[in-house]
Amino acid sequence: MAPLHRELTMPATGDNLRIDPARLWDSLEEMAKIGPGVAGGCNRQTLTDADSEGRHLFQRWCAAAGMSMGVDTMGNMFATRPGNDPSALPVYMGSHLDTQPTGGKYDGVLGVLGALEVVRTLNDMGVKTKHPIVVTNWTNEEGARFAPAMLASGVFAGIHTEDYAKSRKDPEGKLFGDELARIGWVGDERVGARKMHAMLELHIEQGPILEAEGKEIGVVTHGQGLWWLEITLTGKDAHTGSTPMHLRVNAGLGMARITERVHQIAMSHQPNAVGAVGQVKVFPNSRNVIPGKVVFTVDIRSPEQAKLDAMKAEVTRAALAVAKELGLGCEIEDVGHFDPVTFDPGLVKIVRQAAEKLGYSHMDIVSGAGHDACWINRVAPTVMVMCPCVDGLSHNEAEEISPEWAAAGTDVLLHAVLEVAEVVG
Ligand code: HGY
Ligand code: MN
Ligand code: MN
Repeated sequence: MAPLHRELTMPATGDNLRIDPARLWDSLEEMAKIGPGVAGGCNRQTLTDADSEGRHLFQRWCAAAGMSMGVDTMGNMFATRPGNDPSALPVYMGSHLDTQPTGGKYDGVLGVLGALEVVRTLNDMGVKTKHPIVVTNWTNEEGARFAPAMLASGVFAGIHTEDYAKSRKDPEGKLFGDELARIGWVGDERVGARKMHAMLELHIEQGPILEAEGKEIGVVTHGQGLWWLEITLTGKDAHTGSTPMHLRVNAGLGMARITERVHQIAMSHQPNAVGAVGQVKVFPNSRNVIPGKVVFTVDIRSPEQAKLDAMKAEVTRAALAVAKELGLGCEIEDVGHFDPVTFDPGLVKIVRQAAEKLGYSHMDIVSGAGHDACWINRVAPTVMVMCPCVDGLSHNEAEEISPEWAAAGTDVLLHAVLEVAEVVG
């Protein structure tokens, strides 16, 4: 059921302009039915059939809003609302429709469907802009199935080659390029050929600050940098019962000690540093075999370059020391990285002014999570708008936001885009 277009209920004057909260919420709930999780959230992982179904729904909604769709060879989707000056570079808005395996209904999706709601509102009110406006769905933001995160926006920004991206394998050994072709979303546009006047991304905070501070809007000035290290420890499979302790070469023990060290290193750099091990693969993963091999991913982040660099060096040293102590082989691969991000100060000011004009409480904030905007910031003036989420919980099926928070964030996105795209009538 496509969301109903509302009757014109308000004059199309600037400050009074608001999105349609019910229509936005309907769209979020409709999209959430695709790739449902098992506990009320979503499992719409990138390049799955559910991802494709969600893309088709998004495409239908964009067509209904009078937009034309372009798709590039990484499957990035670009729905365009024409502007009065076709020579003017478009203003892009968007985020991602793919989710974690145990994801929420709003991570990424609010940014895509909030941008669509902005266009629907402009259509309802007959507002015209100088610059074209483009709503974007970036492929594989999450990096859960195919590491690293923000993969397709990274190719768009020239961080990764397309060959590297398409060679990435999921846990079953399937190739990104094969899976993108299988679901039928390889477009014909060259990745990165599009030039942008600006890019704005609306996203839930995925942390507890805005809710704790009682703020409706986060004006995102920076994004913290991250490293993803994949560590492979090699020991020796052996019987857990009959092998004396001093003869064991236990990769599982090594992983446990390094996991603890990652936590200690992040704690030693407080505030503004985080670290954890999120993905662990144990081999042979049998309850009565000492693990001869463990592959695990370390995720360390900080908004401060010096801290990020220090943590990476300390984690690397700690891993090598633990491996040596236990007689384990140790390989460390950099599987994801970007340095701390400073968003465009002019756009940050526009977002802050939009929140003020609309009367929404707001504060400057640093994004704890990575986003496509972090890469696009390399190739175009970029900014993010955030709304709170309940208990700061995300990457969890219990992720929740309120319709009011969703509407506030989208109203700010609307007014920031109107400012940047220049209303002409
Ligand atoms: O990992 C991240 O920060 C993002 O949610 N992909
Ligand atoms: Mn996200
Ligand atoms: Mn996410």
